[in-house]
Amino acid sequence: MRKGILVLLVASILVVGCMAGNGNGNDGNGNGHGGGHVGDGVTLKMNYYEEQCGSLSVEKAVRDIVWTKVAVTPSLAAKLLRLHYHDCFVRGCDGSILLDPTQNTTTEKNAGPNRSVSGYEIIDEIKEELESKCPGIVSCADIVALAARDAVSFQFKKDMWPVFTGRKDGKISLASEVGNNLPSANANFTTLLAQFAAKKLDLNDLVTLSGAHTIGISHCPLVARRLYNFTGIGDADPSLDMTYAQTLRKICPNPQTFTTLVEMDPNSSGSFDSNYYRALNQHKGFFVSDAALLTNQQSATISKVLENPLVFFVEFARSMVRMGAVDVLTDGQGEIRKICRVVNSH
Ligand code: HEM
Ligand SMILES: *[C@@H]1O[C@H](CO)[C@@H](O)[C@H](O)[C@H]1NC(C)=O
Ligand SMILES: *[C@@H]1O[C@H](CO)[C@@H](O)[C@H](O)[C@H]1NC(C)=O
Ligand SMILES: *[C@@H]1O[C@H](CO)[C@@H](O)[C@H](O)[C@H]1NC(C)=O
Ligand SMILES: *[C@@H]1O[C@H](CO)[C@@H](O)[C@H](O)[C@H]1NC(C)=O
Ligand SMILES: CC(=O)N[C@H]1CO[C@H](CO)[C@@H](O)[C@@H]1O
Repeated sequence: MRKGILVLLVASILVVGCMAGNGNGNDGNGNGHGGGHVGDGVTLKMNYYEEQCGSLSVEKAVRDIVWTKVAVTPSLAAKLLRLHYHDCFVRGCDGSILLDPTQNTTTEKNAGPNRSVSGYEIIDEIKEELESKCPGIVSCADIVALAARDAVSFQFKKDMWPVFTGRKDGKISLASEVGNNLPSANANFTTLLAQFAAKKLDLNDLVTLSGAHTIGISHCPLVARRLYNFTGIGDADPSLDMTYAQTLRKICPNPQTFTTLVEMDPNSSGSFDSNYYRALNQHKGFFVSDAALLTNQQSATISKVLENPLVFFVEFARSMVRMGAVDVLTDGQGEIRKICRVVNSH
């Protein structure tokens, strides 16, 4: 186990060195990963659309729109990051989360855990722009993946991870598939690990990707049980720091309303940083699922290591590439939707 952590650290330092050598700021293509493959047999690659859209850089077109939007509405960064996660965990990163319900179907959008997902209008806008300049080429699934990266990267004015492209759009979206695939805010470590493993993501990915909760907000009812009635006797979760529980009760007073919002990272929810782990390690993790990362020794050790922002950024980049490859549809499968909200009619 100790060896695993060490490998993680050494690997991180190596990659940090690598990034420093290749990171060229605003160039949407610069990261030294050109043409690589990700995952087993997954054939996404860097700059997949190069040469397919004339002089248009798809990466730059997406980034320009996302950065403009996030500059005006910083809270969008978290929305777009979460959108990509929810897309990938249900039927793979295939844009299925974008499909609107029809008269006789309910789609992923309709399912409970997804109800508060947003950012769809930005994806529509990017798609319209790309369709006007390069029709029928760029998938909605790739737009979601690029937008998530760009949303987080705005704060840094450079790409925080490479986005391999070439995903095709799926034709199926079912509300009924969301519940089992997306972990619940109340999930324990065993369940979280199993749900990540079902996506070929490992323990390190689980701890690292949970760090996404360094930005964004939650609706109060999702944390209320932890604050007010954890074991059914009107108590708070004993694993939650008491002072922090008190702070959260003030922000989320009873009776709960779904419109009351609470920042998940106590001190810096507007900033993508490693404070999530600092808070977590002080027993100020927000959800039961966050606190659960301290209930396993290996996971707790990684949480400690990820307090270092440089290590966190490197590991997050690596895990986002892995998440972005989950069950993707590639050549010969799926389609390139014309409108992200509906499957093409044939
Ligand atoms: C490990 C299992 C996870 C659980 C149980 C979980 C659960 C949740 C819940 C319940 C919310 C609050 C939603 C709301 O009230 O609107 C939330 C927010 C969020 N989640 Fe997760 N999540 C997990 C993993 C992830 C991952 C892997 C990512 C991205 C890589 C992510 C990104 C986010 C972001 C950015 C927000 C804030 C959204 C906003 O500000 O609107 N989460 N998560
Ligand atoms: C939805 O309804 C239409 C019209 O009533 C019908 O033709 C179609 O087969 C239905 N689709 C599904 C998936 O049930
Ligand atoms: C974790 O949660 C699952 C599902 O709720 C449950 O079956 C299991 O017993 C729990 N495991 C532990 C160690 O609490
Ligand atoms: C607390 O939980 C118990 C057991 O689930 C339930 O019977 C009780 O109504 C809850 N109390 C409040 C105030 O929600
Ligand atoms: C948040 O800030 C307060 C005051 O600066 C500090 O005492 C506390 O340790 C910080 N908490 C975290 C989790 O960083
Ligand atoms: C994670 C999450 O948002 N879970 C909620 C999903 O929706 C159901 C109701 O439809 C809630 O009970 C869950 O808390």
